[in-house]
Formats: sequence, structure tokens, C-alpha cells
Amino acid sequence: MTKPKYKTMGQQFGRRSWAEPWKIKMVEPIKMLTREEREKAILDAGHNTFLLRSEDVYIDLLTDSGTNAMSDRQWAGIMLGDEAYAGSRNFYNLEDAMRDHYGYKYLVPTHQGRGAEHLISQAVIEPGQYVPGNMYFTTTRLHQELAGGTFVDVIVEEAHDPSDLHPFKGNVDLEKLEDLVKREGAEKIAYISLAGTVNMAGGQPVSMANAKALRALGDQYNIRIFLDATRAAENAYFIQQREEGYQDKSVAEILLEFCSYTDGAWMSAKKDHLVNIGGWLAVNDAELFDQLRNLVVVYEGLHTYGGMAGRDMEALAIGIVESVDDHHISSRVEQVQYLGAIMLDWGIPIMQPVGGHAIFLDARSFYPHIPQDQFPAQVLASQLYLDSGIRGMERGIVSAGRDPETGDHRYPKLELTRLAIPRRVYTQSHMDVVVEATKELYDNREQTRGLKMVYEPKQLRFFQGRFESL
Ligand code: P70
Repeated sequence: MTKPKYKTMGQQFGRRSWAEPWKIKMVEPIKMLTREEREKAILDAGHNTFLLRSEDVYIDLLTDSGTNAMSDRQWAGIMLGDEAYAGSRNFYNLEDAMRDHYGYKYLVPTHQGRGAEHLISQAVIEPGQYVPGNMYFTTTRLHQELAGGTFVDVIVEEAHDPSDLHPFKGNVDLEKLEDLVKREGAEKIAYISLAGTVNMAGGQPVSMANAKALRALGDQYNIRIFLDATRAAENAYFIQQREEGYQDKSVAEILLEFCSYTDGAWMSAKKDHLVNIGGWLAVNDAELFDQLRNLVVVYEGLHTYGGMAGRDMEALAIGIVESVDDHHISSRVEQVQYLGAIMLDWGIPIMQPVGGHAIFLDARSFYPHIPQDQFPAQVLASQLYLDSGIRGMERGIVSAGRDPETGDHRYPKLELTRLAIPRRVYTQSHMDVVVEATKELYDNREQTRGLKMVYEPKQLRFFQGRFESL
């Protein structure tokens, strides 16, 4: 017999192959437009991928938020919706699931993550206070600012370097934090804003040791810690894979321990929890809970639905349980790792190490000839759509917005284009198409020119801003 010519993907990586821990029961057809059609679509969208119609997109990597595939059980849960205005049984199922897997005492449901950010910011920030955190997130920081707070970045320095291989680039730099506390006084700190797998840093995790040390510091100065738990299950998986002493613990156990070092959390359930809409806020302090429960009825809905339908809460309760399953989480994160490994192997500049939910293309290295105020990451997102109908998102100077004091652009060190992978939606073949398209752009990068902004909204300008080619 002749030597076999072909290798499976596992063999190419020197391991036994594994496959997704699910099979497909229903499909949603997608199509690729012609180059001319895509050209028209991206011009109509002002080079902003948020303004494209989803029907014009071939592989949609705009976000992993609300774009996940629900399981048959979650869909069955939809039929069990108890649409009572008050006291829906689905709320109690959600409360139980949160307590079992996150361990907080009290739950306030919200329509999505930013609803929860709004409530916690209004409740615990006094105007003039600081909110230190491990890198900003757009909506989180905006709500902190709207409540009169000032966000202060205290993430480790390594997080700002796209090629640094630190395994926990989401960690808080405890020295930076303590300096701020000593300089301003503990009473000027509203709380510590900790995010599990830091979105804007490339989906980088926080170690358990860092969370523990943060707790000690919080106790010493009497400062509370609130967790953005949006992708904390993915954070727990990285701890299991990378941190000494956690290899034999389940993701569920790790998540519970991680949360135990914090005083509460907010959640965009549209990510880890595998639903299309939903969120929550949870705290341990009874008095704070009372305050939040009063606020939620003003802005979201009654405290037993908070803007969600009963059926949404049921799908979410089931999603929480599925999200901490070790087989699920490893296949989810490893799919992202697979895409990243090939990109790195092919010399495409990406943020390293590869995070949990997305590949972040390093637009500065991609287009060194395009200055930051000509929006290289926006250019890259636009070009990727034009080349192959793949939709990503700008995460650079446009996302960073303007400094409220000076009015000038904020110039972030990271100028990234994010390709976020929805959970349980795309296969390995889709990942292969993505990496080949990106390589094509990389090979032809020198011809590409910058953009100018022709329409700029005041808040969160990346959502609706418009651009023209230079
Ligand atoms: C994304 C989405 C949402 C998000 C998050 C973290 C770490 C809170 C939220 C808000 C959607 C998005 C939001 C703003 C700009 C671009 C995209 N992230 N914390 O794609 O939650 O969307 O439910 O209100 O990642 O990363 P929600």
C-alpha cells in the first residue's frame, strides 16, 4: 500500500481529532454576494460593518453576542415560558441556576448587559469617584461616566502589547491599583471593576491567584469588587488549562471559586449563556440588592422579569447549566484557538495569546502605512467584508471614542479588528474560509488606503459612524 497522502486536522496538529459535542438539527442557509454587490453594500454602510444588512453577510463574526445557537433543550424551555407579569416560575429557575453556578445571594434580571451596568453604576458610584478596572469596555465605561465616575485602567502592562505571551494578560496590576487607592484615598474608589476574559484586550483571562490577591486588597481598604461575568465561564476554562492546581477541577467548580472573591457581578447573558437576549445583576449585600430592586422597576421592568419574557429567562436558566459543561466550553474555546493557530503559522499579525471568544487582528502591524487617525482597524474590517463577505468589528481608535475633557480622539495602544466566533454556529470549514480570506488581504496589504470619518455620533460612535475612502 502506498503511504497515505492526506492528513486529518488532528494529525496535522499531532493529536487525535476531536469534534463538536453536538449535532446539527436545523440549518440556516447563507449566501455569498458577488464582489460588485459587496462593494455597493459596504459603500452604503459607510464602511461601518455595524451598518451592513445581515443578509448581505456570508460569515458573520461581528460579535459572539446574542448570535449563539440555542440547544434543543433551550428551545423546549422557550415553550415553558410563564408569561406572568409577576413571580414567573422561569425567574425562580434562573435564580436557582445563577446561585448554583455563580454563588451570589440575590438576582436582579435585566434585558441585557448594559441594563445591568446602568443599574450598578447608578447605585454604587458617587459623582467624582474613580472606578479602577482591568481595561475599559465601551458600554461599561460609558455607564460609569454617566454616573459621574472616572474609569482608571489598572490592567497589567503586558495587556497593551499584542505580542506578549503572558498567560493571564487580563490580570489587574495590584501595584497600579494600590497606588491609585493611596493617592486618592479609599473613599474615592467606587469599586473595583473586574472583567473575566478581558474583551478589549483580546479575550485575555484573569488568574485565580490575581482574583484572590485582589480580594485581599479590597478587604484591606474596604473596597468592593464587582465582576463583569459576561465571559467568566471562558475565563474559568483558561484557569483550568493554565493555572497550577486547577487541572483536575471542573470549569463549574473554578467559576464558583472565582466569583467567591467578588461581591457581585453583572452579566450579558448573550455570550457565555448561549441565548439571544438577556442579562442579570447579582450581589451578596441585602441593602444593595434592595436599592437595585427599586431601580430595576424604573428602567427595566418588574424585579422578576427585568425586561425579559418568561421564555427568555427559561432559555437562559438552561443556558447557564450548559455553559459550564466541560465538553462544551473546551470545544468552544478550542475552535477559536484552532483559527488563531493557523493565522499565527501563516504569519498573520494577531493579538497573542489567542483569547477565548475571538481573534483580534493587529491592524497596526497589518497596515503600518496607515496612521491611527485614518482608522486602520476600521479599514481592515471593511476590506475583509469586501474580499469575502466576512464581517468583523473595529476595536481601536473609533471604539475608544473621544476624551470627554479634551475632545480629542483617545489613541488606544491596541488597534484591533475583532473576528468574534459565535458559539455552536460555525464549523471548522468556516474557520478555514476565514483564515484564507485574511491571508489574501495580508498579501495585498500595501495597496490599501485609510479612511476619514464623515459622520460621528456623540456616544459610542463605532456603532453608527460613517467613513469614506481617502
Ligand atoms: C460584544 C458585545 C457586550 C458586553 C461585553 C462586556 C465584556 C458588557 C457588555 C454589554 C456587544 C457590543 C457592545 C458594545 C460594543 C460592541 C459590541 N459586548 N461587558 O460584541 O452587554 O451587549 O448585553 O448590553 O462584551 O462584545 P450587552
